[in-house]
Amino acid sequence: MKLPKELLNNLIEITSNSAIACYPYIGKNEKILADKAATDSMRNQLNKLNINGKVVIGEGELDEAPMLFIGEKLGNGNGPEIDIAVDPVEGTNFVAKNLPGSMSVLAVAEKGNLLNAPETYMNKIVTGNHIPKESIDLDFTVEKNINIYSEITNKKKSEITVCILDRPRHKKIISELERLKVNIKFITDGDVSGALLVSDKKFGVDIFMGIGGGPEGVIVAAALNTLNCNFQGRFLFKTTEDRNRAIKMGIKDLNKKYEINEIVKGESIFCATGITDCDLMKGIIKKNDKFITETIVTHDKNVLQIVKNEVSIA
Ligand code: VTB
Repeated sequence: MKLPKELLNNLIEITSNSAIACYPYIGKNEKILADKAATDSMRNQLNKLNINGKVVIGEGELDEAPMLFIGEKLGNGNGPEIDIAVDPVEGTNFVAKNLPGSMSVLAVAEKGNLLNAPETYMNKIVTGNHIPKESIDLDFTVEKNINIYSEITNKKKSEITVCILDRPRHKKIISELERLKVNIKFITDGDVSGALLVSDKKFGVDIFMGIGGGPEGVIVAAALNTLNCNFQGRFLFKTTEDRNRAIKMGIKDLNKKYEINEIVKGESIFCATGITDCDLMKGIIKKNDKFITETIVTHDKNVLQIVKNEVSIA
């Protein structure tokens, strides 16, 4: 089975509209309301599609947001079975505080082709498609990975940039990077976007590393797989409850290092519409009676496309 042809345009429209649904909440310091508006919009629109969809990656538990929950059935039931990963607002803080970096994100694949991942953290390492597979590794030390990267690319360490979430849990990695004189691009939230920055030299990021959300890891893997980039991830569990939930979801080896092709298989579609301005695309612009949105899309072409949409204000 191939994904239905019309799905690509449908999904671009859906993330455009869910981003727009958040627009009234930009800078209103109401992250739950912003998330709810986008989530409701996404759910309503997905339910109109001719698909038999199931949410395999939902959002909510980590930040207690109004979730599109894992296992939720979506679509009108008249169509192919599709796995859906949603992140209606990636970077709710950015929307709440009117800061750059928020986007509305969706990824889909045929049933069984997207990892059913628990709501927990994931340690990740991501590089672009100019790096041969199996050279950089999640289990190597920071220094070893930087040395390998430097050798492959002929870049001095001081010319390498690593993107990482600015969190106390990354203290050790950060001091290692500092010692090695590597440049660091800190992000305060939004590691879907951070990971995508390795996909093109123009974004100026060589490696993305560190611990972020597991669901965000799976969702971005869909885009990175289409772009032939390298991604490895390992879930991290804090509590017994977390571990039990993962086991219930079918994860047998809780310590497994996932390769990208174990997270996403076959054809997938990834769409992310900017809410506020992002590194990768512009945020929503309101112009006269229209909203103008920019959506980054990956599908079958190995390129990160930017699609502009104009939506009349109802
Ligand atoms: C990341 C990032 C999100 O949470 O997943 C991160 O992509 C997880 O880490 O945008 P923290 O719990 O330490 O925030 C966000 O920053 C917010 O959901």
